[in-house]
Order: sequence, then C-alpha cells, then structure tokens
Amino acid sequence: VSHPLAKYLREGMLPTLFCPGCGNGILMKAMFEVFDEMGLESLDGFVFVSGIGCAGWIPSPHFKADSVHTLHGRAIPVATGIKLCRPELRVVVIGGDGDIAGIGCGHLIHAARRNVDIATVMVNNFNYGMTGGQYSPTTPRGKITPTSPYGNPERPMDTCLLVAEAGANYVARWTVAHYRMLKEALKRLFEGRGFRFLEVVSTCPTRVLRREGLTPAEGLKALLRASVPVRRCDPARAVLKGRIPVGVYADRDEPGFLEALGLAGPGVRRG
Ligand SMILES: Cc1ncc(C[n+]2csc(CCOP(=O)(O)OP(=O)(O)O)c2C)c(N)n1
Repeated sequence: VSHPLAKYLREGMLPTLFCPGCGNGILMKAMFEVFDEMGLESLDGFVFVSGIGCAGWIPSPHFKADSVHTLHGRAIPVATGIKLCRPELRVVVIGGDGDIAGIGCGHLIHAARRNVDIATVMVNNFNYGMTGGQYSPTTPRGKITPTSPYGNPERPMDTCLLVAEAGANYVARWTVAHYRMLKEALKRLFEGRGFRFLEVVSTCPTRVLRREGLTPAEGLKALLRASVPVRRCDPARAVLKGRIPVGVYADRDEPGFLEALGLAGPGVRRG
C-alpha cells in the first residue's frame, strides 16, 4: 500500500481484522497519524503489549512493531517487566475495558500507584466485544446484554477517577468521535514519565449498536451527545447517569517508578 501511514502497518493487514464500523479502526488511524506527526519513520524503540480481546488486536497483529500478546488481563504486569528490564524502550499497553478495568483491574491500580513509566490505552466499548457482548465493569446500569437479559444490575465505574486517585501522572478520557482531542492526548501519552492512562470510549457496532438499532455513524453521534466536560460535572455521578465525562483527570510530572528504583533520572546512564 503506498500510503504515508502504511509504514506502521504490517503487510496484508488491510482491510483490518475489525468489524466494519468498529471504533478500533479510528483509534488505529489516530495513533498512526500521531506517530507520523512525531516524525517517526518506524516504530523501532516501541514495544506494544496487549492482553486478550478485540482492542488487544490493535497492535498485534496490525502494527509493524515489536509486540507481546499476553494473557487476558495481564498486559500491565508484562509491560512493567519489559520497562524495568529495558528502560530505554517506550512501552505501550493497549486493551479493552474488560481486559484492563475488569480482570486486570488490580494490576491497573498498582501500576498507577507505583507510577510505572508506561502508557496504557484502554478502549472502552462498554462490553466484552470479543466473547459476545457480555456486560463489563463500565456497562451502563440497566443495559440489556447477553449476561443481563433483564438489564445490567451493576454500577458502572469511572476508571479514570480510580487511576487518577491511585497516583498516575496523566489520566484522560476522550471518545473516538473527539478525533482532534484524542490525538492530542495520544501525543501526551507517548511522552513523559510515570504512568500515563488514556481511556478511549469507542463503539461496538456488532455487539452493542446492532442491538440498539444504530448505524456506526449514529453510534459516533451518540457518543458526542452523551459526552460532558469532566471539569463541568461530578464524574462519578455523571457515569452513573450514563454520561461520558471527557477531558483530563490528572496531569502531573512526578518521578516514575524507574526513578524510585534508581533506573532513570539525572545521572543515570540509559541503554
Ligand atoms: C482468563 C481468561 N478469562 C476469560 C477469557 C475470555 N475472554 C477473552 S476476551 C474477553 C473480554 C474481552 O473484552 P474487552 O477486554 O473489553 O475487549 P474487547 O473485545 O471488547 O475489545 C474474555 C472474557 C480469557 N481469554 N481468559
């Protein structure tokens, strides 16, 4: 493919493996544009780590880069190990809400608490997409899913609040319909120290939108309608009402875990 962004895409990966209209494609394009705007000719120096799920497929197999596809929920501890062994690499975790806020939630909290120097992109499509649309920790209360035929009985959580409170340096949420803001946040994510966390609210045309009778385009518009700036709401309450708080939850520059271990910082030789 002779496209300026094709340098980041593994051969034979078009069309992508995602369902038509999946928000993962939008996020992938945004990431490629950001890499290009960062002046990167290749993804050398990056390692992408994912667990299991559709979002985990964004880097592996699509990215022409080193990637590790680990167990469901375990991307963050594997990424932490890679970063501690090879501090000079840029380590990026990509996964779904089930992967990162569900089964992997303990790892998420402790990586944020330790301020581990990795970037994490959590794609929140409000369900377990890959396994059939079961409800996840972020599914709005009352939603009908294959595991909640009478409506989801659980309270959804605001993962960004949790990660910000635990101590991460950078925490933000945007939807795939906020393309420009999403790219700004991705740029911030790939730079800097400490734990950087971006929740990307996305659409799942196959498991969610089809059930609701919405096209992928209508799904994107619904994301915009549900969004509310985080600084103008009480995010925990907004999430309970099915709104999507968007914006920056935390932006600090505290020393990361590498510095706490003496593996980075002034006077430490890298590489
Ligand atoms: C230990 C373990 N439990 C359950 C599964 C089955 N499983 C595979 S992917 C997945 C959830 C996927 O949802 P999410 O992480 O939100 O990603 P999405 O597919 O929606 O992008 C589950 C439960 C598994 N692979 N391993």
